[in-house]
Amino acid sequence: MPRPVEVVPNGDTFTVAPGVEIHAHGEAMEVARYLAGVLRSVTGLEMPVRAPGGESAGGNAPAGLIRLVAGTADARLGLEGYALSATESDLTISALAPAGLVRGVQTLRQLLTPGPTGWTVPGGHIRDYPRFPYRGLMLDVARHFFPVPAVRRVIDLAALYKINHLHLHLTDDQGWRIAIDKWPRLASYGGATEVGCGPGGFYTKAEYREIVEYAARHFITVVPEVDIPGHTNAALASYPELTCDGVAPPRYTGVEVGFSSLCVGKEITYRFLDDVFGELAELTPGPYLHIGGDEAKTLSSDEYAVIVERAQEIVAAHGKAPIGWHEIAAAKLLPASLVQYWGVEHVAEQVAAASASGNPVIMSPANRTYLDMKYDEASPLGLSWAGHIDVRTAYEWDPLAFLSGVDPGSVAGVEAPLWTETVSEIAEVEYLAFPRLAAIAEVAWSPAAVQDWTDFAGRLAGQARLWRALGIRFFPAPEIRWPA
Ligand code: TNX
Repeated sequence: MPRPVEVVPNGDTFTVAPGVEIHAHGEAMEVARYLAGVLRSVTGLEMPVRAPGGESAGGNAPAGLIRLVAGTADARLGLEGYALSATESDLTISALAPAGLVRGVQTLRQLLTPGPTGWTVPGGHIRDYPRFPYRGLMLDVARHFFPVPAVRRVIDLAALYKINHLHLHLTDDQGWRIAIDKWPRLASYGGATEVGCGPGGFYTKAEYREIVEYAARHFITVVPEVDIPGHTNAALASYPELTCDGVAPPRYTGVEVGFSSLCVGKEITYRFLDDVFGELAELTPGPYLHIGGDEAKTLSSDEYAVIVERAQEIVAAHGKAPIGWHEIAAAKLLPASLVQYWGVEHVAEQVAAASASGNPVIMSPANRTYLDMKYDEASPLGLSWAGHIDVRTAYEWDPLAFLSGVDPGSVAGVEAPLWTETVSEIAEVEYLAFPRLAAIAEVAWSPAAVQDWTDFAGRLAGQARLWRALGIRFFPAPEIRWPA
């Protein structure tokens, strides 16, 4: 899960038991240590990691070999693809690059089954690579703040399903979550609230770097979002000079949208954007900075276009490609800008026009991918403005066909946003994300030709053992026959 491109069983069984060793060298060495950690957590076994040719334990031949090989795979696998082959005595994952090996390790982890003599893996050959290069999960840490350990947990869970981007919605009306040295009150004052009466919080730069590094170890790119020009009440409350009338509004802990905006006509607004996106660029090894751009309901369309165009220039001047929610397609786009579609309609002319001009599109249709929508009437958490999203609804759609008039070649991929108006605990995040994140991940990774609801539902049920072992508090969706 997600279903691989090609699976050919050979009838053998590889057994992970004491005496098995992990062999790797060069770039694969770090992934080998990562694999050893995964195997330790699943099986309790401590497997030695060695370079090939090195001395085995006690000089005996190992009971079985797990080999990780980087750089020698078939070029068609691309940078994230991998091949996995397993016989009685040897299990090899090969890939062009370490990212592919890490994706292959997730597959291996899912294949491990407890048995009387150890953990077994069915023998055979898998060739696998992603359908789309961008496969994202978004966490809204602004409506409710989630500290670093919670974000690490989210990264662990996203990595299981080969997600490769973590979009952090860092700012909104209810809170500003990232320290900005030149504007310290954003975090210290604007970060001290959240929806309801909780304490809020923010990431120091050191904490934020820790998140970026932890994600990078899973070959996940962090995409930071500072949502402008709307959704900015926390910033306006912190710095009255950012408002048109110079009066700071009170901080906000409700859940309405669309009432706040930066002041388009003041030059200080653009110094602010340059400082904020400059510091964010410095914290960001990845290629993207997300500028938000949604629901700026107090601006005229001219004002909106002015600030969105300048924000894109500022991001580009700091060496990054802007991403914006699809409203930005109403403004002039830079060639490098990506448009993230969050509507529910199958027609969006400005998005189609952006795609025709070569701007990449990320698909997040709210009635398919929004993990904060309720599963059904009875869901204790979540919203329902885009409808209820059961597992099948999250699974059965095609990112290339959803929006008419969008050039399939411009679809960079898929992202599942999880907004947190109704969610303040990691257990609640898990409940909304599982099992639907697995469905979206398969939509984004697997070839359309191997996607099939009945087959998916059976494999999804098979994930429950892993989720229980990991303590994931998933929603036992009634359309799936979960094992007892
Ligand atoms: C719409 S999606 C929003 C968010 C809300 C979300 C709740 C988007 C770009 N804007 O501000 O949190 O709906 O589902």
